[in-house]
Amino acid sequence: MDLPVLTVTQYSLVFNAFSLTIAAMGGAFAFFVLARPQVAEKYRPALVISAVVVGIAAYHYFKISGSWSQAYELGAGGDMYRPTGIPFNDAYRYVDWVLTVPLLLIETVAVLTLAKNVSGGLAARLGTAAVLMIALGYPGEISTDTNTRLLFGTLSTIPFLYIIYVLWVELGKTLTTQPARVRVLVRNLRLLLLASWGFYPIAYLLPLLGVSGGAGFTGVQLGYTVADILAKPAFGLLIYAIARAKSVDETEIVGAPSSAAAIGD
Ligand SMILES: *C/C=C(C)/C=C/C=C(C)/C=C/C1=C(C)CCCC1(C)C
Repeated sequence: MDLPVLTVTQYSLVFNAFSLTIAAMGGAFAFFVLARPQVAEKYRPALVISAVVVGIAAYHYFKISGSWSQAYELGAGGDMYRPTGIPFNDAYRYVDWVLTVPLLLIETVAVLTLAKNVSGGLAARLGTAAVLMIALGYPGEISTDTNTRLLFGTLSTIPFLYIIYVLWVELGKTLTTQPARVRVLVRNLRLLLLASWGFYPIAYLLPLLGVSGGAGFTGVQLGYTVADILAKPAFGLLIYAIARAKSVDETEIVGAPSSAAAIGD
């Protein structure tokens, strides 16, 4: 892909966004690891997965950030960043998604603790759709031809809509069975999922909407970066809040019969 020339502001915005993201992912990693004792044992796998997701993302942002510095150098006039000729490696992002998106889906299903047979089938279907979505998006991402970008973007949107639809419906179904304080959190999780995942195709579309050159390229990078912070650390925090609320709730329920038995003695 031919990189566009960037203004100093565009270059720095992206560079600083990458740096912020490394910090956010690293901080979230520490939190998810340390917060495990705060939730019941059966929800701990969800927190472990959250930690793995942000850990993988921290590593990839570190690599992306390095690739960004190598791909550009300040021009002789000092007012523009010009491509060095070393390609910017966008594949890091897609490799990251192939790993983290299925994990995020498993994390969501895990915290809902749906019946085993339901959750197994569901996770497999969602995981397959996620890999398809990312694999179909990539050829469009690296192409400079707008028709190719549009074609693969459209194909990728089919599994995307399937995932969003299934999660929306499944999360909706669990709403009726959850305690009141968990219901509010699950509702927020659904909205955050829609808002953060919806960000990716919008960022992808920018070059097709006439936002071209340096502005379009900067927009895509910033869009994916903001979306990643919402979809990984912020999403993980909400998963933690749900796990915590459910743990507290279930301890209260479990507590009741044992105290009754104690009275019976
Ligand atoms: C942590 C990373 C996450 C949650 C990444 C999610 C990525 C998407 C939802 C990407 C979707 C795309 C489309 C729906 C069409 C255009 C191509 C993609 C791959 C950007």
